[in-house]
Amino acid sequence: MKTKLLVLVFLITIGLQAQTTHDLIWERGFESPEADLTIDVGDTVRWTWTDDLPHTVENNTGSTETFNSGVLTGLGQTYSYTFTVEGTNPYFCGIHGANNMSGVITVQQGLSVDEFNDVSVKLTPNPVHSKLTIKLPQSLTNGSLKVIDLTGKVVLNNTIVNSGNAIDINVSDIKSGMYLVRLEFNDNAITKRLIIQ
Ligand SMILES: [Cu+2]
Repeated sequence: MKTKLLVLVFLITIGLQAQTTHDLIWERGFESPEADLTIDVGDTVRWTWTDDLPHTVENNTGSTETFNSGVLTGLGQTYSYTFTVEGTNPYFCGIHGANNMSGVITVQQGLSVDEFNDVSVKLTPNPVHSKLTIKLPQSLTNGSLKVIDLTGKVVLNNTIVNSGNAIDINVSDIKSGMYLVRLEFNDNAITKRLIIQ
């Protein structure tokens, strides 16, 4: 029972980390392309006021989503908004105008953690004794593969340069038990449960 609870807490923690917060500064004269971002559905953008003037962050005409910070004044003020719909979101400062302060947040449908967990990524065999094959829906670049025990300790940590459609790892040196396999690449993270025998 205690172990199950620990696993649950651990999985929830990992799930929350999969969403990314992107930071932008927000001051008079801050415009495209510096003010533009491309993010995944579910990501948050956080604007931080870097001058002492009053500004708003608000969606402009044609934006997919509707958001408005209201007027905030002062260095260090922040406004965060989580984008939940695929689309294009031009935004500006309602006080200084789109000619002085504006950008575009493009929201794309990333590969969601759930899709990966449930369908696309397969660990075979599972349970595994020595050679584990991780089948992937696409080649991953610039990532990492970690095997983590239930106390959170990383027992194996490999860099992924170019995975191809599968990654083979040798787990024969890892002692028997339940583990989490975590793939991290770009802004995505995938976690799957693995039993080593
Ligand atoms: Cu402004």
